[in-house]
Amino acid sequence: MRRFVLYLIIIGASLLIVGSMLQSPNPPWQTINEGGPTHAVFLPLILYDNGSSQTPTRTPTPTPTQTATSTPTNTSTSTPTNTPTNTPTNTPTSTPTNTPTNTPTNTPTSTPTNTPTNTPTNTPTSTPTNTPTNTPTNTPTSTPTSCTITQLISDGSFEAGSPNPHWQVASNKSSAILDDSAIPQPNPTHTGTWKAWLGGDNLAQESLWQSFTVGSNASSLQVSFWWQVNTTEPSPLINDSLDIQIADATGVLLQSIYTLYDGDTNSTWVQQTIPISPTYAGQTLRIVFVANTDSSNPTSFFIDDVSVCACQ
Ligand SMILES: [Ca+2]
Ligand SMILES: [Ca+2]
Repeated sequence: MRRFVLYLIIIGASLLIVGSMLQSPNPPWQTINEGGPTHAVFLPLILYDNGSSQTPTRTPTPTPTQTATSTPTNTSTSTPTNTPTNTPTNTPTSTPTNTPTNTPTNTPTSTPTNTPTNTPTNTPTSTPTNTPTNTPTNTPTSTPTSCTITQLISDGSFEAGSPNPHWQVASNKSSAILDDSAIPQPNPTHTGTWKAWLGGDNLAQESLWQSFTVGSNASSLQVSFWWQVNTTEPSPLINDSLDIQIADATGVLLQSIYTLYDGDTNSTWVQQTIPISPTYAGQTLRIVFVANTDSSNPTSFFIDDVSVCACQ
């Protein structure tokens, strides 16, 4: 619009100048006229150039001032304020709350509950049932073998003959008791050539004994001997007898440990083993063989290889 007005002004001024030049001489414009009509025409153009040189000074002033001020102010203020506020608030709140709550609750609860329940229930039930049953049965049997078996009797086979320094004898029939004869047949002894022969007569009262001392640490005591019985009794039973006894050091009976009768007639040697209880640990005792026969039908009692052993 301003340029259009300026064009009108220039055109109007040019018409006035041309008109004055055509109508009357004008001394003030002579200088211009000296140059001819060409100069008169260029004057408005010069004025126009001066006016146009003023136009760029106004135009850049309002334009950059408004554009730069409003644009950066709104953009920078609203954008950073909304974006960071919403995004971090929602994302971290929902995600960590659901994930850790479900995962650790199910996994550790089912795994440890099943594993320890089955394993200890089966293992201790079968193991203690078999182990204690076998162990106590074998242990007490092997323990006594760890001790030293000590023979407490001297010349248990009577091979020292008669009289014998280890054995004492007594007979109301004045019998020697220790014998090396060929009786009984077919085996007159169990070992060697000597044995003890008690009875063999009616109303016989005979005995054979030896003293021994049991160790103070003895845990068991056992008497053993070999025997054979011959009788003339028609109905062998308990008419004649041989009693095996434990007596104290003076001959007082402590206990009878075994008895042979005429009914035990046997033509071969038989071993008899008798455990003694109590063990009489630390005591001096006698092993005694006492024969008694009735008034008829004699019975003979043969003894060999006597032993009294202590575990000590
Ligand atoms: Ca003998
Ligand atoms: Ca008899």
